[in-house]
Amino acid sequence: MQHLKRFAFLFFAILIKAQAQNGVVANYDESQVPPYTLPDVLKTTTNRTVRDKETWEKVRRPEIIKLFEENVYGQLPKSYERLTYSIKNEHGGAMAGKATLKEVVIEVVENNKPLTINLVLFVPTKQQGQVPVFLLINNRGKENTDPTRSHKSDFWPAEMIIDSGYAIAAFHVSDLAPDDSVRYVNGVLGLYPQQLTANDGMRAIGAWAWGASRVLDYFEKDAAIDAKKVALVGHSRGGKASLWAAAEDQRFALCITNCSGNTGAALSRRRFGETISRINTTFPHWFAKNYKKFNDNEASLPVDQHMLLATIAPRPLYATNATKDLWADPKGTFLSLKQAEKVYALYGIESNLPANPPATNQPVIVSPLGYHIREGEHNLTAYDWNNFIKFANVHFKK
Ligand code: GTR
Repeated sequence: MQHLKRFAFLFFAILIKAQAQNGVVANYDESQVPPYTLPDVLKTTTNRTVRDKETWEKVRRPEIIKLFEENVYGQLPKSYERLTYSIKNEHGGAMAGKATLKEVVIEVVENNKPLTINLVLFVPTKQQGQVPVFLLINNRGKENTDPTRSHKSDFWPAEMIIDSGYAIAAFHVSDLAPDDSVRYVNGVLGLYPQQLTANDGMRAIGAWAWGASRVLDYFEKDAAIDAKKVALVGHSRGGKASLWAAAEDQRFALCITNCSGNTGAALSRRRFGETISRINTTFPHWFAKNYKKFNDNEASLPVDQHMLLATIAPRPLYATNATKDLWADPKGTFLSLKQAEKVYALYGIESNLPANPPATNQPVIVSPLGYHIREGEHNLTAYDWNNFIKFANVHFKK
């Protein structure tokens, strides 16, 4: 018995040491957050203070996008040879007649290479005219977006969205870049191979964001959809991609980032929960090679995530956290949103976020920058979606 105890002790001691070496031991202690200075979102690289939306749009915003491309997410290819689509399956009597199901196969060609994005789309039948749509970047199992609806999931509660008068759509990240450090090249990156050799070339998160924009290209061709009212939703790694897509593609009318944490909505310089070095080590296939220069070196990064949120202005942006998901740094997410307020203010848009993070399950909906922290685990739930619908109702004036 004594023997066994000693063995167990040794085993755990070695395990903890190995984890510490890997940087896994994360800081969850607010008093251990290092002192930091955020780059000023309203100060240009030539030290000019931005005081109006014109200077923001012409000078500072493009500067910030460029900095994120070069240092964090990589370049996002802007052109392709052609985009075509076909409807694989259309069913007018889906969800007991409440919706029309369309399974759309979107094909994008570049460098003579085709790429297929499979889109699942339900459009409410009772709505007149073009309808706004929620588009989910699905980073979990495909069963979550089951077109047959024999499998239902709160990760993508399609019935609930249809009942609220919105169309609901999803594509799976694996169509763009498999979420794997070896296989991620088998997708969009096959169409843009030069991205793979460049230090500022995109990786998986960029590929997923690129995919969201191609779906938006399709929406512009679908007469049932109001392509000027597309709410892009992503959870966690998908929430990092939803932010990046909305930053790069201003056609997205509204952005939702759920529990997106590090290199999503949370401030990197706080080093609370997941850090840049941690994320680059566990997920070497997510961000540009250049991003690895900032492992344990956040202070030298010319951006922080509040600047990414700011690029989405003046469009409505909603972020979330969960009480048991400290890895995603709820406080750092809220502070990041607060920093973005300055840019919304340039548009004369006043944020209604309180000075300090709201209490658990007290969503801030009537505000261009919305937020809630939900009771529970790292996840995307019906509670979250219910608030996304309310947020969209306010901003799409439904
Ligand atoms: C974690 C990762 C997070 C987040 C999360 C998820 O392992 O560290 O950055 O992306 O996965 O996607 O659920």
